[in-house]
Amino acid sequence: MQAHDGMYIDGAWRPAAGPDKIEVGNPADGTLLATVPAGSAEDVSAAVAAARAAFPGWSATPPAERAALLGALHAALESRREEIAGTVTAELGSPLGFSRAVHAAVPVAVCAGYAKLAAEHPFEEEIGNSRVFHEPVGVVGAITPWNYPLHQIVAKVAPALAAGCTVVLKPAEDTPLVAQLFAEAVHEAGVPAGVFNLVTGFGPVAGQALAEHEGVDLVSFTGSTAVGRRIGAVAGGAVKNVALELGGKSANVILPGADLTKAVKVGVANVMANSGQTCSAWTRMLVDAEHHDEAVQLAAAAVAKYVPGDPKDENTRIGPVVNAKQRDRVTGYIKRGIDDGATLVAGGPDAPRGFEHGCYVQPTVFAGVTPEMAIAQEEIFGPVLSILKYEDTEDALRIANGTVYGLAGAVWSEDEEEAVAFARRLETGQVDINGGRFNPMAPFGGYKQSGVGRELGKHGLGEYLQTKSLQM
Ligand code: TXE
Repeated sequence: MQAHDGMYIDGAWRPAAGPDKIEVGNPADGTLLATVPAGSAEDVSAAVAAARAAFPGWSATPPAERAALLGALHAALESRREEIAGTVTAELGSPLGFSRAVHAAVPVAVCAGYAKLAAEHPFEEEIGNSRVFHEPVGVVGAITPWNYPLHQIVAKVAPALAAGCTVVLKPAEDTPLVAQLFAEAVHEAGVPAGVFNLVTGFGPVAGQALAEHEGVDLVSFTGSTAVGRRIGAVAGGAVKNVALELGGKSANVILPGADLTKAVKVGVANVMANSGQTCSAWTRMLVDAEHHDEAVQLAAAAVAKYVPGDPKDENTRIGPVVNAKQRDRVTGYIKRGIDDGATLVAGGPDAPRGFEHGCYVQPTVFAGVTPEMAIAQEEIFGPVLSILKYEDTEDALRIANGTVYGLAGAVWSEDEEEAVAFARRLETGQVDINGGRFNPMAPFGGYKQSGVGRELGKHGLGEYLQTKSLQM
């Protein structure tokens, strides 16, 4: 795979300041895909300087012109869809079909949405005798993870550019290649030099330097709650704006009378997608005592269809997890579930037969999980589903709300209004009713320790704006 041996700073690929490298591996077979530079604080400073210098011009560019450039970016991404899908499959291990349908298609849709929103958004309004202006926050430091590598980049960069901010992106060290593809698309779109800058590198070096840099006005981070907490503290100390999209432990609540077959099938698919590496995954399935055993059988049948395979094969439904560290973390949780007394219905801690060489984990289902178990409380970030039994709907609500997280969830009921009423009592930022349908412009973000702020749509745009009022 052809990788750039440089950072995209001030409109061009430039050599890194230091000699450090990231070796990008293929999690399906452990082979080396490419080597890219690992940025230092010096590279971050150069990128921030470029973004600062570009800010006055870009923030003064009329919204319609910014919208047109986002439209050109959308077209540049659209024309790279196949390359994007292949790259994400190689560096993340996501099955090619999923890479096409989600990793490539969703960011293209989000970018199109922001091109439209940038043109339509009321950046100025009147409130009584005041003229109120929604102005760009300034230079954005965007730090993104590997699990939906392009989506998480576009979900930050597109609204930032729409708002009139300039950006320095530090993508995850596991998936820098798709970030380089994104920079190529930005360049082709004709976005002015310095408006978008890319520094590849490791979190504790380049990520930390970006979060701490005094030239950054807003840090927008997606990743683990542990790192998010540190970034929040750094930003708070410097009185910078901060947006955090963190972990989750979402509940899939199947109310009595719901279509159990569908709810379980969709619930299993939701957890197995992307090898379970989805912050909003419904990793806890809550079923009433009467339907519990049937749900367990249905889940076992559904998960049997997720046979691990080569991600490049179009028929593969589940590939490896991102790297060996993540594999060991997930299998550690599977062992913990067994030790804590949960019933293993499918899968287990050993590598799937024939896939011992890659970072594969068996699709795993636990039943008999109780709310206090680690596998019911902590984010595993792998293909592991926990089924929990509840006594009545108040008990279901208590269990669903009984973690530190609050990112997403699902409610199933034959009565949509009952499901909506239940969803309103969930302490979580997003809920899918009877399966829902993905909306790339709906606000996405966490209650409780799942984060601060919202991404996507006009609420996502709002994160990159600050408000000024003139009294007339
Ligand atoms: O995340 P990190 P990791 C969760 C998930 C997963 C766990 C660990 O549970 O198992 O986190 O994954 C950058 N200063 N999620 O270790 O470290 C890093 O380079 C500044 C949930 O990969 O949080 C990368 O760009 N930046 C999640 C980004 O932070 C730092 C997505 C995320 O990496 C940094 C990913 C530092 N000190 C993992 N340390 C979600 N919410 O979707 C690291 N980074």
